[in-house]
Order: sequence, then structure tokens, then C-alpha cells
Amino acid sequence: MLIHPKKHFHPYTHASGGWGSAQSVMKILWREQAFAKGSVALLKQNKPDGFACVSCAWAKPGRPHALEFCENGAKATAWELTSLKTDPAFFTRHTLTELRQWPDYDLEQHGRLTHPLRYDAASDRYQETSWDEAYREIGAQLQTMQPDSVVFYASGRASLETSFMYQLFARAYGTNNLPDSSNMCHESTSVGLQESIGVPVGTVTLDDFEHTDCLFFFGQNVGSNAPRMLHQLQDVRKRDVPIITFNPLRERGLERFVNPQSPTEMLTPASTLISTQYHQVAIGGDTAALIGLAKVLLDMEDRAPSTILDHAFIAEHTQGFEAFASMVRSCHWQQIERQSGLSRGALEAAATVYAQSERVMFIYGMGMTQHRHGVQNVQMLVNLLLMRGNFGKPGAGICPVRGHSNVQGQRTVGITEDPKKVPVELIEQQFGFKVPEQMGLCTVDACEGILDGKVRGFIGLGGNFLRAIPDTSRMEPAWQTLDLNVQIATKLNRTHLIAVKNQWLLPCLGRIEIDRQNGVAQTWATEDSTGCIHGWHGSAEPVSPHVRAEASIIAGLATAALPSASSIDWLGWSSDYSRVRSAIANTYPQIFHDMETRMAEPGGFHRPIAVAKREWLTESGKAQFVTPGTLNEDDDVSPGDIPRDVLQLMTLRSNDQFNTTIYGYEDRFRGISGTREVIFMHCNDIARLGFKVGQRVLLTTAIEPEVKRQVGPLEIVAYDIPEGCAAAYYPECNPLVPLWHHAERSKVPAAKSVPIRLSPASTQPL
Ligand SMILES: Nc1nc2c(c(=O)[nH]1)N[C@H]1C(S)=C(S)[C@@H](COP(=O)(O)OP(=O)(O)OC[C@H]3O[C@@H](n4cnc5c(=O)[nH]c(N)nc54)[C@H](O)[C@@H]3O)O[C@H]1N2
Ligand SMILES: Nc1nc2c(c(=O)[nH]1)N[C@H]1C(S)=C(S)[C@@H](COP(=O)(O)OP(=O)(O)OC[C@H]3O[C@@H](n4cnc5c(=O)[nH]c(N)nc54)[C@H](O)[C@@H]3O)O[C@H]1N2
Ligand SMILES: [Mo]
Repeated sequence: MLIHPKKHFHPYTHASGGWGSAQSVMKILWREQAFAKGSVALLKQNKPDGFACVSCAWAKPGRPHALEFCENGAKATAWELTSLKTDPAFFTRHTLTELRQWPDYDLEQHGRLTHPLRYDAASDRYQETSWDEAYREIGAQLQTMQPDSVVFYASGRASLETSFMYQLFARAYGTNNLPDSSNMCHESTSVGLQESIGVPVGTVTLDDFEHTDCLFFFGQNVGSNAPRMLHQLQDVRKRDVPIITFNPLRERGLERFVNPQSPTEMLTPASTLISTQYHQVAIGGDTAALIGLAKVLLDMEDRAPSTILDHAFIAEHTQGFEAFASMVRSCHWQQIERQSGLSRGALEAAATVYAQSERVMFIYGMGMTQHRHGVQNVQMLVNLLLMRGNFGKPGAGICPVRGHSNVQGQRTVGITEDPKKVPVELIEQQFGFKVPEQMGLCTVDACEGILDGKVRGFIGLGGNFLRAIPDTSRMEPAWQTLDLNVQIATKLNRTHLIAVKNQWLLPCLGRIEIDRQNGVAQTWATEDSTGCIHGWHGSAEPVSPHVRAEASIIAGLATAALPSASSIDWLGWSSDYSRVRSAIANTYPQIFHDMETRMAEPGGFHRPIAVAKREWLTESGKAQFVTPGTLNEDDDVSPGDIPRDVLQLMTLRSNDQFNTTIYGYEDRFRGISGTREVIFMHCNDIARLGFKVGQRVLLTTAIEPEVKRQVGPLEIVAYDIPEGCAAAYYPECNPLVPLWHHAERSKVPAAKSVPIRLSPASTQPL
């Protein structure tokens, strides 16, 4: 096992970005032995003649900065271009039983997978196999299985071309079981926005940042999870545009920023103040806070009629305003303050700035979507924007910050469990098979299927399913009863180690690598958080001659699994991606017409967003005010009503991880170093519950006590977080999230509000 750095807790007093960020990039390039390859690649990152960063989905400008990458994008590049290899010899040294004891960091740290592998139960090891054998045997086994018993999971990174092939493979095989990471992430957005404004995605583009006069941030940690956006935020702040943040934690990236790529800023003490107001809302308190804002606006309007609300917009473009307004009026301040954890004065301050601004954008992330009422949260954001007509004009709109770099695009080209969301007729006409009608399984449904034995096979196009899902301690034993597990991956992770009877690990090219098919370097496309579609190509030599492109692996599996009568030329497609693009363009002509030429233009092209023209593709043809049913985000843990010894836990990311990939043990901005085994708590809660700073505690889920869900020991860190709330890292805390504890309608696991109790792990503080 690797030696880990020493533990250290020390508040971070510097701005985000700056020297800390530059140092962190150097460290990882060095550690991964990727200095030469990595530094050359970084110059091509997010450039029209290069590749899309494999980290977050934030927009890539058509006119990029000289260095269009951030600290965490650089880490992702170094992680993929590492010189270290997890080759067949590695597996002769380690059994799966042994590897299951390793932390996530150590597993991925051994480098890239290089050869196709098959699990051998007798020796409890992965053994090298050939691609032909893998395809033949997996294909033969798939042919014996019920299509609806197989799940085709996608993690959100694969290109539009690969994703289109993948969903077609699943549907030609006979199932809509196409869950993806979006089911754990922004599905609350897809459901909420579709119903409210008729698009499942955000409505703003990069240009809007140049026109906006006020930004609101809800539950998104820009400094760690979408740091390139800090450039837009810095520009906005130079114009003196206010930024108002709602977040239980004071996230450093939302406070101050020094651009590490600006010599002047690096050499002077200057830093940019990001948030002009910072409201530490209670976990789960956003709906109440937004109702508070709406209430202030209605009061202001009553006092000075026709000065606050955009009546013309509301009358012409919306429905449901009266019901919404009367619900808001009926809410009492006392209730709003208690649920939101914010004072009336604080909410008045935020509402006043909102009311004074003509063009407002709301930006949000997992702090809104990963709640029991995550969909309601999203719809509350829309309600507020609708009150002042903040849609369909430059500088205004809604901006969900997506996660994986092509997660939005995967949905656009058909990776969805819901066949109603795909152009069935066009698929059937072109490809000559019947698209199954039955609704497929989303991520939570797939987990239930694994628990009750209905799901028998699993194919993973990337990701670390067993680590990312909720209730992991219950899921792992059930997983072992599967008949087939096929994982297409770049690095080893825990999902590859929970062995099932027939298990294959197929190594693929990363997106930064040059993907040559028939000797020709291929291009590929992604869609970012602003609905912008770009073409890219790889920049680095592949890690090994034995790894294959994801598209080629899908073609190999599909050819082996589907009857030979299939009218899709899988192998032809995977040797020339322009053929896949023409199929995408024929299937989704409105979005992808002339894809081949348009994606090559600097800055790519935008998918049409009807809202921009104030057209509403909703059932009523209008934008919809949706009246919230409750002030809580979570009925299981309603703030104020919960037992005194129960805390609401949010599970969140450090600055040194990409989802389940742990780059290191440093959460610099939160002052944590050398460990992830911590729980952040308010000092009053620590004292009130009889604990001490530094004490080790066990965390137990406080709902459904008949099922024991426990994590720990974790060390208590005193932190600036609202009382009654606590925070700890994902994925370590996933065993605490009950599978059924998910958002209504979107089924996004409610990973941001898990009621927990603490107990001492040992009597000795560390
Ligand atoms: N470097 C890096 N970049 C990433 C990722 C990564 O792991 N590492 N992951 C990618 C993916 S897949 C995604 S989905 C995104 C995730 O990016 P984010 O949406 O930023 O997700 P989290 O880190 O989970 O943090 C959510 C934020 O919500 C706040 N929060 C928690 N509960 C509440 C609440 O009840 N109300 C409010 N208002 N705020 C709350 C937390 O304090 C935290 O600041 O980032 C993507 N980019
Ligand atoms: N408690 C809790 N749980 C959560 C969350 C939370 O905030 N709290 N967040 C949720 C969210 S937002 C998300 S998106 C999910 C993430 O869930 P996933 O997308 O399933 O997980 P990742 O950690 O992104 O997957 C990492 C693995 O992907 C593989 N990989 C990396 N690059 C490539 C590639 O180019 N191709 C292929 N084929 N494989 C590749 C590597 O093997 C790596 O180990 O987790 C969710 N789970
Ligand atoms: Mo995500």
C-alpha cells in the first residue's frame, strides 16, 4: 500500500486560484510522471485544435485564454496521461480479495489499465485475455439473457458518437435500461426544468455573463468543481456586478479568487471578491429561502405597484402565478426563518438586489438537486426568475452546472431510460429494429433490481457504479449474485473488484489520447453545460497498443451480441466516426444538422433553446409557476423538528477528487490535509452533543433504524457550518444514504441531507 501524507488541519486563508493552485498542478504532474506528456497536452486543453478537458462540463470559450485549464482540469489530465500502468503483471501479484482492502486512492494510483482482463475465480485474480475471446464470450452470454435483465450504465464522459452507439446497442439488444450518472446528479434539473420551462437543460450561454447585472449561486462549489467559471465570475465582478451566494459552507472559490494565469495578480496581494452577499442557508433550507425572497418581492410590489413584478411577461408567458403568490403570502416569516436558517433581514438584502437588477442569472449545483425535494428546489429557482421575466433576454436565465464533461450530451443523443425521450420512429426507420416500449431502469431502479435479483447483468461504460450509488454496504453483497459484469474503464476501481461469476475488465483509450482508426486520427464531439457542441481530437499517444477506443469496444460487443441480421454497420461506424455523426444528424436533425462542419468551427455550435425566444415547449405552451407543496426540502429531516441529537449530513467533494477518483488527501480550501476521514461540525453542536474536537466518532443513519447503516470512525473538525448541519466526504459516506432516500420524481439520491447520529468510536481522542 502507498504511504499517505501526514494529517493536518489548518484554516486556509488565501484566495482560491493563486500560488496554491499552481503548486498543486506541478505536484500532480510530477507524481504521475507525466511532466513531458502532461504539460504539452495542457496547452491543447479546451482549445479548438485540441481536446475537451475530461474534468467538468463548464463551457469552453470559442476564443480561449492562452491556458484554458484550471487546477483540477490539470489534475484530471495528469491522472489520465500518467506513465504508471496497472498491467497483467500487477494482477499476478494481487488477488481481488486483497485489492478490496485498498483505499480508492491506491487503486487508481497504480496507473492505467493496459490489457483486456477476465476474472478467474479459482485464483481470485484478473488474467489477461484477448479482445476476440472477450467479445465472443460476452456476446454469447448476452444472447442467453433476458434483455430487460441487463443494465447498460454510462458515466457521462464518453463522446456523443460513442454514447449514440451505446444507446443504440442497448435498444437493438432489447432494453431501455440506460441509467447514467445524471440519475445521481442533475436529473432533478431535467425533470424540473422540462415541466416548468419546456427544456431539460440550462438556458444561458457564455455571452450572457457579459450582459448580466446580477448572479445568484445556490449549492455549487465553483472553486473546486467548475473552476474555469471563475474567469467569468472575475470578469463580472470587474463590472461591479453583485454575486449573491446561498451555501451552508463558506466555499473559498465563492469568496476570493486570484487568477493563477495572470502574472500581475500572482505577484501582487490583489484578489477578486467574488460573493458580495454570502448566506449560510441551513442544509435543505433553500425552498424556504426562495419563498422568503418571493415574499419580499410581493411585499415590495404591494407597496409600490407595478415596479417590481414583470406583469406583462407574467400575463403573456406564464401560468400559475396567482396560486404561487397566494401560497407565498400564506407563509409566515417565523416558519421561513426557521426552515432556511436565515433571518428575514438577510433575505430582504438579497431580494432588494434582485429587484434592482434587470438581467439576473441563477447558477446552481448538487446542493439543490440532491434532496428529497430536489425537483421542487429547481422549480422554485424558475419561479423566482419568472416573477421578473428573467428568461429570454441577454444576461438572464438559469444555469445548472453539469457534472461530467459530456453528461448533458449523453442524454441529448439517447442515453435515457425513458423511450419517450428518444425519436423512436426515426431510429426504427433507419436501423430496422423495434425500439422497446417498456420504460427502462434509472440508477435507483437498477439498484433495486440488483437487490431483488431481477437484474442479472451489468455493462459499465466508465464510472464506478458500486462506489457512486447510495447504500453501498447493502449493494455490494447483492451485486455478487450477478451473472455478468463487463466494465469498460481506464483505471481500476472498486466496482471492478466485487467479483461476479463472469467478469470482464476492458481497458479503453482516454479522451486525451489520439484515437486512430484505420490509421486515421478520429475527431469526436461533446456538449457542455451551456448546450454548446464542440468537435475535438486527442493530443497524446495511447498508453498501450492493447487498449481500444470505447466506440470500437461497443462495436465489438454489439457485433457479437446481436443477430447478424442487424442492419447497423457497427465496425464500419467505429472505424470512421463521421459515419456515426451522420447517423446522429439524421436522428436529431434539429440539433445536429450539418454536425460535421459546424462542430469544427471555433467555439462549436449551440443547440437551439426555445426559451431564448420565449417559446415554451411545456404542456400548456406557457412557462409554469409551480407552487411548492412544502417548505422543506426533505420531509425526513425537516429542520427545526428533528430530534436534538440528529444532524443533517451533506456528503460532498474535496478539492482533490473527481467523484470517486481520489487525486490526493488535500482539501486545501477547507484546510484539511492528509486525510478524508473527517466530519465537519459546528462548535456548538460538538459541545452540545458531548464530543470534543479531534474525537473519533461513528456515524449512523437516523432514519429506518431497523437497517443498520454506519460509517467511521471519522475525526471531528470544528467548522463554519450552520448548527444542526454536518458535512463529510463522498463516496466514503455513501453507506449512510438509504436507497429509498431520493428525490421525488427524479430519483436523484438525497445525498445532501442524510439524518445521522454520532457515537464515540473510542474513548481516546487522537
Ligand atoms: N474537481 C472536480 N470537479 C468536478 C467534480 C469533482 O468531483 N471534482 N464532479 C463533477 C460532477 S459529476 C458534478 S455533479 C459537479 C458537482 O459539483 P457541485 O454541484 O459543486 O457538488 P458538490 O461538491 O457535491 O457540492 C455542492 C455544494 O452544495 C453545497 N450544499 C450542500 N447542501 C446544500 C443545501 O442544502 N443548500 C445549498 N444552497 N447548498 C448546499 C455544499 O456546501 C457544496 O458547496 O462537479 C463536477 N466537477
Ligand atoms: N453520496 C454521494 N454520492 C454521489 C454524489 C454525491 O455528491 N454524494 N454525487 C453523484 C454524482 S453527481 C455523480 S456524477 C456520480 C458519479 O458516478 P460515476 O460517473 O459512476 O463515477 P466516477 O467516479 O466519475 O467514475 C470514475 C471511473 O471512471 C473510469 N473512467 C475515467 N475516465 C474514463 C473514460 O474516459 N472512459 C471510460 N470508459 N472510463 C473512464 C475510471 O475507471 C474511474 O475509476 O456519483 C454520485 N454519487
Ligand atoms: Mo455529477
